[in-house]
Amino acid sequence: MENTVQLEEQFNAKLDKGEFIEPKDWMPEKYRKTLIRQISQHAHSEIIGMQPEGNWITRAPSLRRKAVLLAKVQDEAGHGLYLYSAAETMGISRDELLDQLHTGKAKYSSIFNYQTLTWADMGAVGWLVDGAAIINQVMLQRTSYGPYSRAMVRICKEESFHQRQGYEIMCALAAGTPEQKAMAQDALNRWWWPTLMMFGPKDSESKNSTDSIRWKIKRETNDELRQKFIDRTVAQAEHLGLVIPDPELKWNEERGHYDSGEINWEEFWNVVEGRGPCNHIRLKVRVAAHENGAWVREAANAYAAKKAKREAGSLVA
Ligand code: FAQ
Repeated sequence: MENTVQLEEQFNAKLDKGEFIEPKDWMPEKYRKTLIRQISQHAHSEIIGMQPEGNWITRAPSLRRKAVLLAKVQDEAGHGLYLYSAAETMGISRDELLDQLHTGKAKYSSIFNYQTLTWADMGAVGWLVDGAAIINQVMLQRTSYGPYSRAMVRICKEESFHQRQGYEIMCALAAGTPEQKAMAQDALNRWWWPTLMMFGPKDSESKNSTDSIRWKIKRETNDELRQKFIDRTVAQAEHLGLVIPDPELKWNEERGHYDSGEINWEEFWNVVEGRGPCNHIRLKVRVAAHENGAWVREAANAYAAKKAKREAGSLVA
């Protein structure tokens, strides 16, 4: 029988060869725990992320905008489901995962604890929040855990439609009346810094990065991805004729990247630790949705039990 040292060698050899780790493969307990944490946090972010945009479905300015936003919010639910399924392959149940979210034990992305105050926020969320999510998720398509990687491939395709629909809203507003352009600028002012926070703490403060990079869960660091996002987004803001609210933002010829101002890390940790503008209401709405949906789960379970009984009966006959 193989001992743990041999199993760990085989695991590392797979990673070195760039092969996926699959659910039935042996894996270090810490690798499993890290993935459950990250995939479930990601799943929770998708379903909590439905709330700030869901608030605008009834207030969208036209039927077309309403249909597009509705489709986007439904996609987020789908992403949550793929990700919960990927997390379940690591030996944790959906009930346990949701319980961790509802009791505040599990985190979800800080970005969804900010208010969506105007229609322009639907543009800014799509353009910036989905834009940042894609940068992170394109990397995660090459993550070392097979089910997570495959979920990401599908999610990225949908996410790029989300980003474009947001940018298109911003284009319409930026080319509209002075009031509409001001609304777009105001949304950019409010969403820019929280979006940069989505990439997580700076590398020197990121306690999980060393293991995650070693295990190829993450292929790029928080700061590298944040820089990539800034570099890509500046030209998009210029095209809109909008100003990114960072006076220190400046192209650095030597580095080949934009330099930027310091993030307010105190605000970031406050939001992560539950003291952001909407943390309380987001969890309250989620728990209520779960409780209101209890009858659906009971009906599905009763139906599954009845079907299993019928099938067992026909096998006996
Ligand atoms: N918010 O050591 P690190 C989307 C926590 S999807 C809250 O650097 P790691 C689609 C972190 O968990 C958006 N907490 O951690 C959409 C850790 O705490 P723990 C979600 C954060 O894991 C669009 C601690 O800080 N995407 O937007 C945040 O190596 C529109 C130390 O941090 C994902 O989840 C934060 N921003 O790197 C939906 C992508 N940052 O657990 C609707 C997958 C860090 O040790 C509408 N996740 N923390 O107690 C990842 O790539 C990583 O988990 C990072 C963090 C990069 C987020």
